[in-house]
Amino acid sequence: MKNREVVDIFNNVADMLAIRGDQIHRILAYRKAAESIEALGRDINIVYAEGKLTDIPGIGETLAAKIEEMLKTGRLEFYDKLAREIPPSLVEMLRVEGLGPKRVKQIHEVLKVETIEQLTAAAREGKLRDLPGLGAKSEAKLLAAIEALSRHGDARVSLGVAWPIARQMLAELSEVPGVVRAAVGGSLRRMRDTIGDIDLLVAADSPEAVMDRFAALENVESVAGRGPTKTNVILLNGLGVDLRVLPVERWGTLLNYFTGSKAHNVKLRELALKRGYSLNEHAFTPLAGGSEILCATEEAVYEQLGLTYISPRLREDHGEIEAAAAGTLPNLITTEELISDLHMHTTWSDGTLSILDMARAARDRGLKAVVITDHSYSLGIANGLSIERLREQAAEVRAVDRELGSDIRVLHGTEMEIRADGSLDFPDEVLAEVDIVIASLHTALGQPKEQITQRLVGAIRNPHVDIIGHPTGRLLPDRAGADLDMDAVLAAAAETGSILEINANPARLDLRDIHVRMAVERGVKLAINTDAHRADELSLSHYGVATAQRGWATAVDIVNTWPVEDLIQYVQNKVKSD
Ligand code: DGT
Ligand code: CA
Ligand code: CA
Ligand code: ZN
Repeated sequence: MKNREVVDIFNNVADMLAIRGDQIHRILAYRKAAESIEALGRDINIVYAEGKLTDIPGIGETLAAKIEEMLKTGRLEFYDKLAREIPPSLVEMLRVEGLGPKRVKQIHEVLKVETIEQLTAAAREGKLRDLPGLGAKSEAKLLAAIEALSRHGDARVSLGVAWPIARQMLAELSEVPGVVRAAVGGSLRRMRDTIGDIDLLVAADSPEAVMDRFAALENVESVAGRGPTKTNVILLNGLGVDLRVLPVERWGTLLNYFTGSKAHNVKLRELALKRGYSLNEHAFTPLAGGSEILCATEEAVYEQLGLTYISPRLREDHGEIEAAAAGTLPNLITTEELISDLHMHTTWSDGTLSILDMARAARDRGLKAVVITDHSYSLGIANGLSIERLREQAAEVRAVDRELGSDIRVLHGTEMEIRADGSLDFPDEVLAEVDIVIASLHTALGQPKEQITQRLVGAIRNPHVDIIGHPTGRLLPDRAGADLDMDAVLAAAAETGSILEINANPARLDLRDIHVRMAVERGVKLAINTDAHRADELSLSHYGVATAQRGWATAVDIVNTWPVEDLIQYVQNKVKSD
């Protein structure tokens, strides 16, 4: 068995357990294991042979035994047994937007529907509308979702999966003698939220040695194509990687061409043509004949076109070329400018570290302030806090704040549920005791647009609510979040001074790039938070920064760049001005 197959089985098991209605912890254990193996970058058979399965994050003795069984026998008895109870074809149905495990279970039990084809037929025959909780409207929605699914079958992975893999491959390619430069290109360099394939670019005089090493990397499953300057491979996890190698004096045009986007490139080529050149990855070539103009840097490429340098994050043909020509590109936010993280969890709810350990980890990363924001009680699966426990926690936060002295401010917050009916978990007088209040949607994300928009806007209008956490609740790569009327949300946030979060976890990146841009244009303030549940997740902020950059955000737009006293003042004024 290959990595990919083990990942698929674990993911299927997690989905089947979810459909069966098992404990969340058990389901998450399988998901986490699948995630770790997907990110492994080594042949799991070799790791097994070394006796090191339990070194993989999230793999304990039990899961290691299951992996061993799969690698040895090519099967997993537990899976086969589970499959007799929950047909694996039901898992496919979860990919339909708007279908959760409970609904799939209901449709299966009541209508004996087992496949997407049968589901389509049932919907067309109008059999779904009579199920409790469904109706003609949701039936039509499901049909549309099934069609959408069959249209874009091409799998993309989230940025957080592709990024570490690409970094590892780059590090190895950089070691090949003769390699002068190595970088990622494509959607990964532009830091799009999902990635179709990884593009790697190398500057070296002789491509052969680089491509040989590339094809022999440990996480390469097969070579899909090879030419004089390029090699395409498929990784163990199924992801494609394209490598291109040119001499260093062509590095600028190479990197520029394969960073894209395609739409950005098309515009650049038009500009080049107007100036009398054709442009490709090799060089500018005068249309009138004559020798090529080589660009060793991307700056030189843009200069040749009469443009200031354009950050890869902006290269989507969303007005960046016009802004570069006019000299009006924004001064994009950088990770170094963030001095606070306003959203994180501890063992008080579903985090893994104490308040003290979390705050120390943040301090060691150079942060000047953190807000401890554990879940509130209606999120039962995350062990959310009651009012009493919230107040007990406040005392511990104050103690930790004193203990760590002036190195870092530790503030008390909450990530409070916005319940399905729009009400909030804590009353105003309790919220008034808390330094920073995040309000988030985690449940009933499938509500109709108007209803869920009103639900969120209601929370935004509460003067004690400071930040809306991961506003849409989407999960990458392919779970869309709430169907929000973003204009209405942004209008309410602008009016009340509420802050919207850019959740930096690469499974979320929520707000997403285009909504960040809308927020920036309307003057809505944004917070880049990691939502860390472990110490190492504090390092995820750069994904949020990239998303902010893709939304043209600058330091003034991002409250995490503000001195903490200014931030506290800002949220206090919010209550007073009400
Ligand atoms: P992806 O892989 O779907 O996430 O998106 P990209 O942008 O990485 O697309 P990919 O991998 O097909 O190509 C990488 C870059 O190469 C792309 O951003 C621009 C450039 N490129 C690829 N094909 C063409 C093309 O036909 N024309 C132009 N002008 N550029 C291309
Ligand atoms: Ca790509
Ligand atoms: Ca590609
Ligand atoms: Zn959270």
